[in-house]
Amino acid sequence: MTGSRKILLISASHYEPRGGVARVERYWTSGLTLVHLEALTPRDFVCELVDDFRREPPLETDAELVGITAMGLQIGRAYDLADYYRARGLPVVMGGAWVSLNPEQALEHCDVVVKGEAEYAWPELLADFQRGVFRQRVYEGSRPHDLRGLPEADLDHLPLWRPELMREKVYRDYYFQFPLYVTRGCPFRCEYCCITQFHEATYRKRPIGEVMRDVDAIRSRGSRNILFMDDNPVADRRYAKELFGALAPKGMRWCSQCTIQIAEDEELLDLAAKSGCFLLSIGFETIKQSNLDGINKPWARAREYARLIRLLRHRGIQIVALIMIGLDDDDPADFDRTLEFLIRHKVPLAKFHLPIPYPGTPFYDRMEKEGRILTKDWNRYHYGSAVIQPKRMTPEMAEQKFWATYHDFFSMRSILRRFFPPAPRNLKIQMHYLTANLIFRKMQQAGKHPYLY
Ligand code: B12
Ligand code: SF4
Repeated sequence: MTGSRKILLISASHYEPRGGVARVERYWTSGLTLVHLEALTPRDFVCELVDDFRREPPLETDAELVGITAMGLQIGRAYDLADYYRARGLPVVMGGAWVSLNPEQALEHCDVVVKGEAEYAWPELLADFQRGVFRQRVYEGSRPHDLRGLPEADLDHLPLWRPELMREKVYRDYYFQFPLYVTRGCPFRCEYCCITQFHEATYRKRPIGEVMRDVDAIRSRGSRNILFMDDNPVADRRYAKELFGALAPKGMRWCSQCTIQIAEDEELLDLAAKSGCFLLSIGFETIKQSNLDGINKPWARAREYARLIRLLRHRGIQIVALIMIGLDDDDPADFDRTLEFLIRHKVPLAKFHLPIPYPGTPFYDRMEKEGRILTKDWNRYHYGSAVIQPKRMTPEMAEQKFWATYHDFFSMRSILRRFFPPAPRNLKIQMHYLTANLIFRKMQQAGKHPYLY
């Protein structure tokens, strides 16, 4: 039996550049945060889960506690929601990467912050709530969880999954990717990234048997599609090989964010392809080694990128290249060189980013020290906006070149050069991403910023 005290758990959306809350009718995945928090909640409570990206959180509620999660650009909206519920006398708890790195800032808007992961801190906070008093303003687990025996999240409650659309072949077979994670943390320390601090420099892996249980839960919902929510699932190659080996007989298709390390080990790459990997979002960041060194990513070797992209392409794995332009060693011509590189090497999708210093990261601290932060309006912390003073161009030039690069990446000439002739394997998936390019091209022509999604 579940309890009757209600907790409203919200994942914040973000504001559109012209105001208004960004909302979608359908979305290609759903974060695990809310269902995972629900699974960690003692049965004395019942949770209502709302993704603000999909629908407006209830302004009138019988909940006794509100929990809000937010990332990056969503933080402005999250703070507004927190202010709203607090003004109505409801206690508000916030968690997630941004507030964990900036608890003092968050406490201006909420009553309590969960710093870091919730596995130990959330039940402790709720026990205090039951007793009628929060003993702390910042709850932090005594140690990182070893990721064994985590409670099973109820995938039917995923806020952005629409089971009624599973009847549509495209939604079921291609569009919706079920979330799953296998590791937490990353052994690297890229200057701009929050992951190392958030996970206190740990890298932890879930037992493979428990991961397979979750894979079966996805399969039982009629899907073969997985999106790994990991930041770097291949940091421990032995574990990754074992995982891909266990996954292969399941007949799933998966995509993930990943480091380029996956292509540095051909056995690993073959196993990934055999286990159903069809798309990887890879943080190449820049094609200049001096820039990689400058953001503390010297282990990535720019001169190897072309060869490693070829290895991925040869196995029919689609790439989403995550690219930062306007780093300290970039001048305006580097935007064009980067674009040419992506076209020449037939990269199916790229997401361009002007550098964003997330508060709490070493990059933010350096920019602050160098007096280069131009605004602390968090609603401008999206990737098409120059929020730091670049070294070798003006902020206006950086923005102009950003939009020009984005425009040119989706020009017909670029799309044709990137998709033809096609790679030897996975023709169907390639055609799917060709269509995705045409959709992005349309969005871009309509003046939309697709990367907010
Ligand atoms: C899924 C995901 C998305 C999805 C979210 C879809 C949705 N609305 O459901 C999409 C693709 C939309 C997305 C987009 C973006 N994302 Co995102 N995303 C993730 C990802 C991969 C997984 C999140 C997840 O489910 N994790 C699993 C759960 C279980 O872990 P968790 O969220 O950390 O939650 C745990 C704790 O943090 C804590 N917790 C978290 N929130 C709360 C709240 C309360 C009340 C409590 C008590 C505890 C708590 O409890 C949980 C259990 O321990 C993370 C990376 C990661 N590994 O987490 C990045 C991440 C959160 N995203 C990030 C960013 C930057 C973005 C973008 C801004 C990037 C962009 N291109 O613009 C956009 C913003 C989109 C927007 N609309 O504004 C950053 C956040 C950085 C920061 N400092 O805030 C992360 C950490 C990635 C990274 N490596 O930098 N993202
Ligand atoms: S490799 Fe990725 S997850 Fe790891 S520190 Fe660098 S950016 Fe963060």
